[in-house]
Amino acid sequence: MERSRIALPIGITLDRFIKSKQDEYPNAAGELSQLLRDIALASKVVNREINKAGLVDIMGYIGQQNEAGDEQQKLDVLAHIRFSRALSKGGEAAGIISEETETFTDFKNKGKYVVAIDPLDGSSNIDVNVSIGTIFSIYKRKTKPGTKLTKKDFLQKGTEQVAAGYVLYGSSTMLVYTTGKGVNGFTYETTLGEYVLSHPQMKCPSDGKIYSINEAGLQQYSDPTIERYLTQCKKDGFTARYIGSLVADIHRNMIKGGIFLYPATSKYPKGKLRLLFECNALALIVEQAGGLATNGSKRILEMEPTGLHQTTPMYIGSKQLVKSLLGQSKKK
Ligand code: P6P
Repeated sequence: MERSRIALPIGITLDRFIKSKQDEYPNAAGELSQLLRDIALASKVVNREINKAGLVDIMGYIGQQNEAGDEQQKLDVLAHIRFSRALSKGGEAAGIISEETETFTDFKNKGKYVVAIDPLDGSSNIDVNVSIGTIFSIYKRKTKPGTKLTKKDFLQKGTEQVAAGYVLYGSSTMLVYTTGKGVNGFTYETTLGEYVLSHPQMKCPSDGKIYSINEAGLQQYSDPTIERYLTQCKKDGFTARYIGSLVADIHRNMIKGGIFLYPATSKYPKGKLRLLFECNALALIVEQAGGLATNGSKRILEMEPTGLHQTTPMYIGSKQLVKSLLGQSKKK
């Protein structure tokens, strides 16, 4: 075998990448870098537990619901414990708010940041071996480090995020994040236990031919624009792809182009997706990659949160597709 094949570099690891980017912020003391590393570490532990699902007793429901009324899976709770423990031990996050808990957890340290996290989104897919994900947002706390956290530390607009990302536990495990200067994707190399840069400077294609929506709820949608838009997509030869796992649907559109729609429905009159735990992070990532994310009337990132578990309709993906949807809504 020629020498070049056996000496192929493994590529830049996440740790080295984070360090190299930190050098771009001369007065950065490394807290955010360490926070990102803590999240990456927790995701490796969760990844290991997900990969055991089916072999050990970590599948199925635990017989209780989270704040949003979703039946909690054992892995939901496990993932929440893993991320909150890693962040608490890491010391850079002053506290977290998680989809799995009613209110925020104050780690009572001197951390400058707070984290909003959906530890395991799409967990109803675990038992059928479909990709699931973690979604996280990082904000600077509003109150003085060392004092008690308050709700206002978490009720921040998406534009206030200092970093956001998702982990996709799929055919391979990927961590995709942004600190506001573009989006980079890392693939988990299990034999090394390292995330390696595999998708530098990700760009969401500006156009596409994929729409992603749960059409079963069509007649429930309170906005007739949606039906008009989908009719036009079908006329234009679009294909439908809906995994029912938000991170997987968004990631596909980031790679192939497309639009994901979760409108308000009769079952979820304010939308189903959570602003703080899901929408803000994904909206920042998609916008940083050149796409758009709206609630139908304003940018997701501009929405003023009023409640920790607030939900919102969301239309997100390729710029041209989101713009044509918004154009439809003007044809009322
Ligand atoms: P529906 C999973 O429960 C989730 O929060 C997202 O991952 C996913 O996009 C959505 O709900 C699916 O909702 O109503 O289509 O089953």
